[in-house]
Amino acid sequence: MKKPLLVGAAGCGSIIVEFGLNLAGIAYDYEEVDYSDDSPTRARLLQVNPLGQVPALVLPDGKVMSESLAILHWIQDQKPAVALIPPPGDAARADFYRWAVFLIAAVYPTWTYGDDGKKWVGGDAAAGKALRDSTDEHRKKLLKQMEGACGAPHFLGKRFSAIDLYLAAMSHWRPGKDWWSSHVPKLLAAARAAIDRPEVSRIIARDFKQQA
Ligand SMILES: N[C@@H](CCC(=O)N[C@@H](CS)C(=O)NCC(=O)O)C(=O)O
Repeated sequence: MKKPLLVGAAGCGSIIVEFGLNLAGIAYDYEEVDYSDDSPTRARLLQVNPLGQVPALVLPDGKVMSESLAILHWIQDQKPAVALIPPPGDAARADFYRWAVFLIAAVYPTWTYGDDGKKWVGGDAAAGKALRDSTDEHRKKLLKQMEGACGAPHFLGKRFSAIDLYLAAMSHWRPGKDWWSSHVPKLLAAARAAIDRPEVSRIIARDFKQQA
């Protein structure tokens, strides 16, 4: 069978999808792109995802999926045993939906818009830096809110889920491990429990110098 093709960028949100694919045992091809406006691979990325974002997954039938959480649902559907998402009837399902969507709708955009702030404010470097600084601060509040809802050893308590995969990736992004360790230690512990899985740790080791 034809393999899905993951269009991604090292260390970016595409690694969350790679964690899921690896845990599910789904073989995939990988194409590295640079999503910067002036990159030589930008045109190719836009061809796959007109929003110019990674991850994007080209399914075996040619259909394209973007949005990491949607892709994780697709993975769950292919291989239900992967248990990324609590099934209907599971007591953890409501919490899963609440916090997975919180991650995607509230937390993730603080990087999306802050990473290259000037891109969103008309090229003004000072305004771009202000956007980055304010989204960096906002993210800290959001993560602290999640800390209050975090169980152990996984975010949902006894049950591992895709939320832990987001935490595993995001704990490597701004503001970094030292801040997570002092301000959101429960989230960091849940991230580390996910990183303990070899299917996750090998991607982390590939893309980040500081592993856990
Ligand atoms: N909601 C998207 C967010 C994806 C996202 O923001 N990706 C970043 C890289 S980690 C990106 O492509 N940024 C470039 C841009 O938004 O122009 C998802 O969950 O997949």
